Amino acid sequence: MARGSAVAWAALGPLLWGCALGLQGGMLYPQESPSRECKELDGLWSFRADFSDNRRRGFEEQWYRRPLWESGPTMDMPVPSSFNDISQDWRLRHFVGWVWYEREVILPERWTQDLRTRVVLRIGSAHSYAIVWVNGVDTLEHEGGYLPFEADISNLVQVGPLPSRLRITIAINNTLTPTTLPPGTIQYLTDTSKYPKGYFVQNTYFDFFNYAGLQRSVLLYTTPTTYIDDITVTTSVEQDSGLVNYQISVKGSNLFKLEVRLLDAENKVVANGTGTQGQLKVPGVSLWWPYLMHERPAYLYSLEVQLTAQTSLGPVSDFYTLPVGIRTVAVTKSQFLINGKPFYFHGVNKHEDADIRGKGFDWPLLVKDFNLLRWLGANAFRTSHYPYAEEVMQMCDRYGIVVIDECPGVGLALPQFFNNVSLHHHMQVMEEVVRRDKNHPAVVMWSVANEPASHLESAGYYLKMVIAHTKALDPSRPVTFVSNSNYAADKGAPYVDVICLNSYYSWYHDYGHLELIQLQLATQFENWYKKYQKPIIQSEYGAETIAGFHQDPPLMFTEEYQKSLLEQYHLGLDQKRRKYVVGELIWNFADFMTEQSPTRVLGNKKGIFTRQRQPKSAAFLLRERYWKIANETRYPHSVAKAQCLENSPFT
Ligand code: GCB
Repeated sequence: MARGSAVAWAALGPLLWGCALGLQGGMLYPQESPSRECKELDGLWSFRADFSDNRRRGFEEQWYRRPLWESGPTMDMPVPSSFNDISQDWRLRHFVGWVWYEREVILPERWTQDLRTRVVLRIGSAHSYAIVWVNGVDTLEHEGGYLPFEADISNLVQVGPLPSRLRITIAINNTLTPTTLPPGTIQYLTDTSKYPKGYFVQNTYFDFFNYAGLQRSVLLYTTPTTYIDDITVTTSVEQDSGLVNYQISVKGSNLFKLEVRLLDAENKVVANGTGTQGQLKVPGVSLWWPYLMHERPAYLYSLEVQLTAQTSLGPVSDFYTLPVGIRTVAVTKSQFLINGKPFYFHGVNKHEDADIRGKGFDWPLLVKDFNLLRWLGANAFRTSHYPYAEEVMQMCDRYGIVVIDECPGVGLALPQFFNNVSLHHHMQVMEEVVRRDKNHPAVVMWSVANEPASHLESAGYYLKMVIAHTKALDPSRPVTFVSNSNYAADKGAPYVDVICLNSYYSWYHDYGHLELIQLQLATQFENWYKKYQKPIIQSEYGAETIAGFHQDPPLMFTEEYQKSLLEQYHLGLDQKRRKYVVGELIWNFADFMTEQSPTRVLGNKKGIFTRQRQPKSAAFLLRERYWKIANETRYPHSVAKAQCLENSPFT
């Protein structure tokens, strides 16, 4: 596709699932419907870390065969949560190896007696490698910590006289190796004058704490035995009509009928169709717009899919409803377009991180964070540096927060990490990310990595392959990775659609010299743009700031320094903002936990909010800027301005 003209991804049609390496089946978010039930297994699980020297006692003694308490002492562990910050045991906080979770559950009789019911066990995420047993039977394994996986367990629950009591055992290993994503290394320290025999440490090459465990919900859900396995939707716009292309995969039988209805936000049917694929036309469409870009942002239709099928045991039906936002995404040489209008990313980078829960999903935290994003006037974030919980993505669709969806390709810092095994796994992870998130209108771009050693030749080839694979999986969205390399040395940039750059002027070098930021930023932008002629996002910038530290004139680590650094960056960004710089994402939304080191004071403190989500002075500065940019860039200008001011209780 020639550069220079707008590349409109949405027009390229449905996804090419033939390109997948090996994923079987879809990963629709579990939902209740007339044909489906869900049973959440959140709450207290029994837990035991395997502190044995080789960490393998659990396997040697087969802890999955009997209730976990029979194997030795267990503790209560909340799910979802990281296990690290829950107890008073320092060994558990830093634990590397296998931990064991167990929970018993009683199933309703209708799940076990009706053989037209399919029972599925779904794990929202388990960091990082997981093995699952149901009643002692090896059921499921999964590699990778931030994505869901599931198994049909019908044949385990629908046998025997009293099968409805299930014991679910999950062993999870958080060890990171050169072929995991993120990668890591295990280093044995063999100097016996300093370290006991067998002493090792886990080395990571990224800047967040490697929290682990069952960090997202675990649940059981049902479908009929012939069921809607997957739905893929892409959208485009033709004059004032929206076009919704759908593709539905059905499993369990070939004898079925599919009916599809598209409902607007008032529950009025606006289009319908039949069969496994088709196009729905919506005249007078209400488009999905980002927050603050339009007077009616985040408009969602509902795609209702109804399946009726004949099985050997009689007829079954299945119902699934998918929220659909109709919008287009396109990139020109210098712009990022949503619905054909220039979009400027003014937002944040986040982490899934909070006191006590670590990376555990938490509803109050979710809603608080979205309220803060709205308060800030942020219209976008990047899922630095791994895919976030599905509930987060759903909120983005509903609130109009645009997402750069990043996979866990972070810490690819050493040459040995660019190997064939890692490449294959990385491609598979992209398949899992795309499979899970492809239908979210909020997701406008995939990011395959953060700060890989992209100056290496091997990294160039590796990134080329992962990006090409991602584009083949989803031709409907642009693809990027986030670089901190020099423009002349970077080997991955030729393959991206948008250049994303991290730089920390006056922080990691030229400490304290705020007066250099504008010059250095201008040089950065000009060099990259001259070489690639692609739109650029400043994907990270920021300063470590301890809330409550003050100093004027500003000194590093104070709130005044963070504010001044931001101000200088903003002056630099404004020089290029209407030219080819299409976004700015602050590092970071909130303070977050990292490994201990002499350069981190109880974690990374570059948040504009504290870890407890209280504003530092910079939050007010950023808020003023984001609302100002929103007022300049929203569409249509006159109507939206009034509405936005009304909606903000603070202006
Ligand atoms: C970066 C990384 C991010 C770090 C940040 C920092 O470039 O992408 O993960 O946390 O810098 O604060 O050093």
